[in-house]
Amino acid sequence: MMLTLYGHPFSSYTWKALIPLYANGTEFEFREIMPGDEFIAKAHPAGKFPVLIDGKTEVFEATAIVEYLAVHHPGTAALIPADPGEAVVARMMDRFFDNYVMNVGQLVVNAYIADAQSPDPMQVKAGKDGLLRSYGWLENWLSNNSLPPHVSLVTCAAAPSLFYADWIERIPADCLRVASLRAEILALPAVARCVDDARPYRHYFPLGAPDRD
Ligand SMILES: N[C@@H](CCC(=O)N[C@@H](CS)C(=O)NCC(=O)O)C(=O)O
Repeated sequence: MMLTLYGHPFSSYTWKALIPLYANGTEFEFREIMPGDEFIAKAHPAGKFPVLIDGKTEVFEATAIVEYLAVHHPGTAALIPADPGEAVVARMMDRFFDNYVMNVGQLVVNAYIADAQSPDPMQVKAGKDGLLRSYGWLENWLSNNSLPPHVSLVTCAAAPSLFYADWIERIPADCLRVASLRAEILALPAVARCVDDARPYRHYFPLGAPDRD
């Protein structure tokens, strides 16, 4: 039975599910959907995507999809480190990228979706300040710690979050490790494929997509 992934090529969390599929050459069918899609409204508790279907199994939440693929459709990319201690670090950093990069940047995006001409300045400030704080924290963490080898759960979370976060609030010049991590991850074939497939949709970016990447 072929796997089916419901998502959208421009959606950050969809990238998070596509990266492990591409990295391991796992066969799947992609169903491109838009917010409000009838199937997703039923399959995901909040009507969000991505959702992975494997026979009778429905998996929602991008992290759970990566974990599911690691268990049921393993490949050469060890998505979850085999060492239990390293797996804990991978899961912790997955939470960092979702909660303190992706979701913080989303505050700014949401403010522009609500009113592109006059976005709520409090939300914009909260999102941009949050990103700067996260960049600083990550710069320091990377000076004392290493990430698991690519492609891991961390790569899947870091790729879309750092890609879009830098469009929202540029990684500052004093966060060299963060900027190199972003460049290193964007160069991975599985990630580069997501970036390329999303190009036709860049006009969707509510702040206006910069002319780079
Ligand atoms: N925590 C969810 C977040 C999913 C999410 O926010 N998806 C966005 C697309 S990137 C979405 O569905 N947006 C449409 C909506 O919220 O209706 C996950 O990890 O899968």
